[in-house]
Amino acid sequence: MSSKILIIGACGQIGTELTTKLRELHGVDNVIASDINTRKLELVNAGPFVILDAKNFNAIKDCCINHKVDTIYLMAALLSATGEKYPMEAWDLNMNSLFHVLNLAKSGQIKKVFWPSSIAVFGPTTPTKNTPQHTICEPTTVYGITKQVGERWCEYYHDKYGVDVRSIRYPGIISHKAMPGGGTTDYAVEIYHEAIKEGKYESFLSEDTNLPMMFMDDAIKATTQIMAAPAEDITIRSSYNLSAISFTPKEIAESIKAEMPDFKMTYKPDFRQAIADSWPSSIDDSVARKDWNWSHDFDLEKMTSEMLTQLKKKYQS
Ligand code: VAH
Repeated sequence: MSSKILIIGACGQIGTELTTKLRELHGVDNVIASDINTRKLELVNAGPFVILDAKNFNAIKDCCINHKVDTIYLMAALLSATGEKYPMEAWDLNMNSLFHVLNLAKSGQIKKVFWPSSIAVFGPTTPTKNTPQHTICEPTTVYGITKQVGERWCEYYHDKYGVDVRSIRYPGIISHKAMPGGGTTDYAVEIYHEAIKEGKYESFLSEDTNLPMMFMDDAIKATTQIMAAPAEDITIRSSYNLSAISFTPKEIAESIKAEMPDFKMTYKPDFRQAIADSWPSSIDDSVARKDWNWSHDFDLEKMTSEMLTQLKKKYQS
C-alpha cells in the first residue's frame, strides 16, 4: 500500500520540487503539502494542501491522524543568513519542529521521517577539502548549531526508540522553480535570474569562495533514494554527507559567460562571507554512494545550461 506522506514546509525551495516529485512517485492524493501560509498558489491548487505551523505539535498530530499520514518530510527551517539575524527564532523553529516529528514517530503515530541537515554542521576547524563523513563539527552559525544538534537527536531517537529517521547534509542547492530564502549559497541562484534580467550580477561572496553545491534535480533524487533504501542499508543515522559539484562565484560566472559573453560579474562581500568562510570547499560522500548507490548527474556546465534555458522561458515568454 502506498505511503501517505506529509511535507512540512512544502512551499520552500526544496519543498516545492519535492512535493511534485513525491506526487509523481506516490500519487497526488497520497502527498499532503503543508506550509505556514499559502504563498505558492500553484502548489496549493495542485493537490491536498493544509496550512500548518511546524512549531505546533497538536496541529501536526491532528493532521497525521486526519490524513492517516505514515511518513513526514520536515523541510521547514530558517537558514544560515536568517538564523544569524534571528537566532532564537531559528532555534525555536529548527529544533522544536524536529522534536515534534521525532516524538510522533517514537509514539508510533508515523513510521518514517526525512529531515534535512546541511554542510553547515561543519565549521572553521573542520578539514575543508574532501570533508569526511566523521570529522570535527564546530559550527559557528545558529543554523549550523541547530543542524548539528538535530543530527545528534536523530541518531539518539533511532538508537534508543527505533525511529526510522533518515537525513542528508545538503550542500548549497540551485534551482529555477522556487527561490531560496535566507541562505548564504543563495547567490548561486540569484546570479542566473540577474544574468537573464539584467545581464550582470553583484556577488555577496568573494570570487574565490569555493563551496559544495548541487542542482535541485540531484538533491531531489538523493532524497527519494535514501527514503526508498532498505532500512538495513542505512548505516548513518545522524546525517549523510552528500556532494555533487564545488565551485566559486568566479567559476559560475565563467560558465554563464560561455553562453552569455556580455554577462558582467562584480563582487561586494557582505556578512555572509564569514559564514561561507566557515564551511568546507568539498565533501567526501563515499558512504552515501556505498550505502544507497548515490550518484549525481549535473556538473556546473550542465546545470548552467539548464538554469539559463528554463529562466529564459520564464522571463522572455
Ligand atoms: C544556506 N542554502 O545557505 C543553505 C545551505 C549549505 C547551505 O544549508 O544556509
